[in-house]
Amino acid sequence: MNRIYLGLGSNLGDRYTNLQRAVSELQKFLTITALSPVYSTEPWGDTEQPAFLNICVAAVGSLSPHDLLARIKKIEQELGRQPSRHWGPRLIDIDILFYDDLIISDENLTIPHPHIAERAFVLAPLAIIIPNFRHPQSGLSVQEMLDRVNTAGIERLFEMPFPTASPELDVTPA
Ligand code: PH2
Ligand code: MG
Ligand code: MG
Repeated sequence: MNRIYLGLGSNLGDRYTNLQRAVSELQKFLTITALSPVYSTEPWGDTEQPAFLNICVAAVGSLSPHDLLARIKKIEQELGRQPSRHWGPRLIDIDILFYDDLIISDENLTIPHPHIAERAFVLAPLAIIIPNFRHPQSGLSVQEMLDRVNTAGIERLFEMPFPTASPELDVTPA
C-alpha cells in the first residue's frame, strides 16, 4: 500500500458537487484516510478566472503512479472537464501532490507536484491533514512551506463529509 496525497480544485459549474463527485469516484480505487476542509481560493497563476474551491485528500492505494494518473484523467473526463488553457478554468482538476517519498519526472507526470511550495491553495488544506509530512526534495514540512507563502485570498469554508458508499454498493436492509 502506498500513501497518496491529492489536491482537487474546481472553478466552473457547481464547484462543491464537482469535488464531491470526484471524491466518490476516487473512493472506487483508493481508501481515503483524510479529507481537508473546503477552501475558497483566489485564482493563482492565471488570475482572470473565477475563484476556486480547493480540497486535499490523503489516501492509501496500490495503483502505480502512472496507473493512478490514468484513473484520475478518466474521472476528470467523466465529470465533464473540457480542454482549457494552461492554468485556466476547469470543472475539476485532480493533481497528485505526493506519492510516498517518491521522486519521478517524465513527460506525463512529475511527483512531487512541481508547484506545491508556491501554492497556498494547496498548502493550506494540506497542512490540515499532513502538517508534518516532509517534501522529499526540499526537506521542508507542509507546515513550514505554508508558513513561507502568502495566504491572502485563501479562506477556510467548511468541513467536507466523507461521501457515502456509491449507490451500487448501497444495500438498504429490508
Ligand atoms: N489550479 C490551477 C491554476 N490556478 N488557482 C487556485 N486558486 N486553485 C487551483 O486549483 C488552481 C489555481 C491549475 O491547475
Ligand atoms: Mg492543477
Ligand atoms: Mg491537473
